[in-house]
Amino acid sequence: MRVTLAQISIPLLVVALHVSYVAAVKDYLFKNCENSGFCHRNKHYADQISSLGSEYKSDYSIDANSVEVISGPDKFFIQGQIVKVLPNLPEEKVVLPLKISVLEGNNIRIQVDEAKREAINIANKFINHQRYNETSNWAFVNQELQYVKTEDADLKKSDTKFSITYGKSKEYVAELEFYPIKLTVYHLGEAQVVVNDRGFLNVEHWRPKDANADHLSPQESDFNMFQDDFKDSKEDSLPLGPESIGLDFTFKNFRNLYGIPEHADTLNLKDTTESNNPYRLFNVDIFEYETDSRLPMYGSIPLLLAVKPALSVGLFWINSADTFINVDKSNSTKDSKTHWVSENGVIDFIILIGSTPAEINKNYGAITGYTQLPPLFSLGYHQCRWNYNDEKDVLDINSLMDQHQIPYDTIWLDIEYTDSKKYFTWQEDKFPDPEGMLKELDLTGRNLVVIIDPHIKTGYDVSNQLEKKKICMNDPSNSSYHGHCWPGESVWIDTLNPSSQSFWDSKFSWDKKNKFTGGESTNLHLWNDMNEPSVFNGPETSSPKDNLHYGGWEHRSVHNIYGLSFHEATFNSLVKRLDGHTRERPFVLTRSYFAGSQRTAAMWTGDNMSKWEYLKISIPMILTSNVVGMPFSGADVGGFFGNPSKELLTRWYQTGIWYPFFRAHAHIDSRRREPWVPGEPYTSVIREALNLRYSLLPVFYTAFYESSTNGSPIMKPIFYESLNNLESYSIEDQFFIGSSGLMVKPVTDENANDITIYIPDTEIYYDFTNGDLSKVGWYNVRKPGYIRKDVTLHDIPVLIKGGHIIARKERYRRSTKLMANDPYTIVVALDKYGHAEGNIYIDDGESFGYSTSGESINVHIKYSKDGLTAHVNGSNKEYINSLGNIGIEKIIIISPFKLIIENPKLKINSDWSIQIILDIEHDEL
Ligand code: NBV
Repeated sequence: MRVTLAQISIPLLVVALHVSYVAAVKDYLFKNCENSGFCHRNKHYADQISSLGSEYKSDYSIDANSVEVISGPDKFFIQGQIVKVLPNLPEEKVVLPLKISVLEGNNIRIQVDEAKREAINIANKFINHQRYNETSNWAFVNQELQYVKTEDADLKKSDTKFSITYGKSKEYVAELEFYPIKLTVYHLGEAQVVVNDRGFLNVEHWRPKDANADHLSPQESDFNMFQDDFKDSKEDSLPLGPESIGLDFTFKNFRNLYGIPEHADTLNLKDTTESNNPYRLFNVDIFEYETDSRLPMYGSIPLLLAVKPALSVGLFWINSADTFINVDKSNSTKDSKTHWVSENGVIDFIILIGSTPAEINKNYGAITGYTQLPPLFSLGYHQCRWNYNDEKDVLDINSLMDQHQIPYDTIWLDIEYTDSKKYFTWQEDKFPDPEGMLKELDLTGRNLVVIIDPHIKTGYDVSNQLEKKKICMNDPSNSSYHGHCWPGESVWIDTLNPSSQSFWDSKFSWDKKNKFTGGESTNLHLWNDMNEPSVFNGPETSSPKDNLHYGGWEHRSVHNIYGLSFHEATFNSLVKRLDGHTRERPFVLTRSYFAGSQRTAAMWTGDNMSKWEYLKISIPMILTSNVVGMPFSGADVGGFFGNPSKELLTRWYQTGIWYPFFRAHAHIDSRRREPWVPGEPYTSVIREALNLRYSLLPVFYTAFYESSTNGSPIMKPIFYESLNNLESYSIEDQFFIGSSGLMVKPVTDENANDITIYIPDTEIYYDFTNGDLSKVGWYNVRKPGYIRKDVTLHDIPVLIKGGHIIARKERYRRSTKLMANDPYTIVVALDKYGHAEGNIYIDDGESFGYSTSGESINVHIKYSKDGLTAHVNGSNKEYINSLGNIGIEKIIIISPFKLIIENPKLKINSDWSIQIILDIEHDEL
């Protein structure tokens, strides 16, 4: 057989993308920039400065004499002072200490504080007066950052500026001009990011209320500096007055920006100037959220990525207060201009720069940590609803799954399992024997996830102890704050208080008296909800901003990290079950999150609706989460509110199998919708989708392993693989899975008979629809563009890009645990040069042995003209030997014609090579 690929051409179909905008009707519930004091004021200031143009003389300058280099044994930083003059008080100057450090990975960090905060004199003695500077303690994986060595950077100072040359081949320069203040980061002499380009730097320094007028500059507004007019926030005492920070960042020649979740919006960030509707980062319980919206949601990650073909820049704004980000792409330059404002705290940000977005992901992960390597079961299918009613219900679902041959790993219990929403209790009549139920589930390798929220009902031992130990979030008078949530009157654990950890640990410990844990069950895992925190009677359904946390910090300063502190405490407690030893890696799902949450939790996109538009938006939302280092993410399959049609439910499963975190969930008022409920043909189609997910678990697990070492996305936007193709930068309904080459375009339209798939480059793409390789179809386009495919209800359109090798496990098993010893099938998809390679990561899927004693292997498989070879990398011989009974049952080579090698008698744990001669000529096309 001799086929030259160039002989076959595929017609291209180009489809225009339509973007629709819908006005949000939820706006009145949440603050916008206009009615939020600090955002309003910063916008006013920015508008005034912009209209003055070059006439404006900034109040801020850097005192050249103050700038000095402080070098230690192997690190250095630059220190200086920003001085702010007050036009009405010429003799008073505000000093803002400045620190610049250069970190490994081409990251440059800038910190600006305000001096003399200790002199503040206010009535409330419980409040910490300093600007909050501990956000990084929560976000960073190590408090000790990796600094570049003094000899690896060139520093130059003159009277007007300071410059730092850094990078492997000294390709980056950061130049700080003293007046007007401007920081420019250059790559090979070309400006890439300019900080304070537009002069919007603003640090609202402390001033007594009665002297406020004197402290204002003519460009400033005093809107809501000492009171809050917003309907639900009128009681905010704003004890420290105006404290906001603002700064602008211009990304030179960048039009494609990503990140800053969580918003139910496009992958590529929108221009927000015209609507005056900036992206807001403020963790809230947003009831019935709408799509196409910049309104805040449950979590926030203040990382923005700017991407262009040869260079990517990341901006990590390390602040946990209420934040707005205005994005201006409408200007006539090719730049994107952004304006960041936060209600309080210090200015602290890192500019990351590298040649690709993957490099930014890696360097950002080195700072905030990479995603946990989850227990393998948690990559299986999760069956949830609010609520499974009792033990019988749980165990019935468990056996119905088997009757219908539906693989699944985890069943979930929502708040109704508790006695009157008192967490750490079971509703005795409905769940008399949790230990027995957990054991029954364990028989088939299944797990149970139960919910625990941070609001603790008043009047029972858990809340009594919290109050007694003084580890609650406090009100402004420093007494435990009482508010309302599911259980009625509640207190909130203050997980920012280090003493909370040991208390929380005691709640999860395997103690005979602690019925909650189901004895010494290792198959009990956790779900943390409502941790924004959601407070039913609080402003914007959250905590009053003048509540107090450990250290006297106002809630205002720590709002966006509260959720992280809570789920991290849960994770830590689970790791410590049984005196610090556990067989299992814990699994924790959180609704609220921040930068760094990826280390200990998975997230989901909260309360979506059973509507097609929510199925669609789930893809860009999860892609965004992946782009900012939080890849373990998913959306409620089927939609939380409402009842999906059978078709929507089916399509949602077919999409959900690609979410890194794959869970079906439903509201208490919705009808049952487990996979067998819709009946035929839907149940069979859903089963096929689930089987596809399970067969590809080696691919997902390998992608997680990679992400846990380099921060790479698991659900990965197309542009990551086609940086030279600008058209791919806005594709958000199609994605790759890790580095597997699998490219998926789920069907998200009702009654779809056909679909278009974007081919981003000129590599060969093989049809992998439904994971079915029985008929090999393939595409090879001369120019990136769309191809069209007919689809039926059964179809999950997938292609595999030439050049990749993946592993599958093809047998139906009831759960991942039962698949452990199943043989692998290796799929080899040759590229246009006749090459392919891939990696399979394997460990026991449940313990920490992979990190403590090297109990893992990486099998690297490569195809070249000499044939197929596999090399096993691993350091623990005993572990490698223990995998001796896991074989390879089949090798499929697609090229584009198929070769199947049945039962090659190979083992997954040893090196091998087989000679294969394919008589195909692979030409460059
Ligand atoms: O605990 C009940 C629900 C839960 O099912 C859902 O997943 C969370 O996002 N929870 C919110 C509280 C009530 C929602 C209306």
